[in-house]
Amino acid sequence: MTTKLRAIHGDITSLNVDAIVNAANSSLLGGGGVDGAIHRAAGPELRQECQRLQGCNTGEARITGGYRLPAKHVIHTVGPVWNGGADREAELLASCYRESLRLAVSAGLRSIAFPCISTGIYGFPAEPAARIAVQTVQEFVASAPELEEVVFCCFSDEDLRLYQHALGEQIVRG
Ligand code: AR6
Repeated sequence: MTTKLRAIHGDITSLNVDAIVNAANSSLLGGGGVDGAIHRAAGPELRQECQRLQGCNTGEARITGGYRLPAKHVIHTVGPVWNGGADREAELLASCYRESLRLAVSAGLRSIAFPCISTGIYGFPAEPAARIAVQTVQEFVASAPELEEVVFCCFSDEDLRLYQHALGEQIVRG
């Protein structure tokens, strides 16, 4: 079976998928943006489990329960802070998507939703970030047919447009 990729506009904390991905920081102890929203919605038990993980490096990922979220799990990944582009930001962003998918497959999960990692507080430009996200996920799922669905959950209309464009381009090239 081929994996379905789709972009939607919405709040990732409301999605009923096997895992939502959190754009965390290296402490894994919460913050603003989507990280704050996920911790608020999941409840204090999420922070307690995160504390036991003792942090996460940029480009890596860790999995926890979803607690009060509709999603069964949260996969926490730490995106790169944008620093002009010559600091391996693109490579590290791709690694976030790959490592999150790798964890999902290892845990036997079938559906996963990503936010637009690094494009908020961390300042990664939205257009290249969308291209990297779509390309990295497409490359990964080509050899992971057990994943049924990957959702790109966009918080703005502009991000949704960028993802639809990136997904459309991939289909044409396909
Ligand atoms: N659902 C989906 N997307 C969201 C939501 C939501 N509820 N809320 C925000 N976004 P950001 P980063 C989008 O800043 O750039 C935190 O403090 C948002 O519009 O959350 O990776 C962490 O602790 C943007 O498109 O993450 C780190 O310190 C995207 O999520 C730092 O921010 C990512 O924006 C990580 O920064």
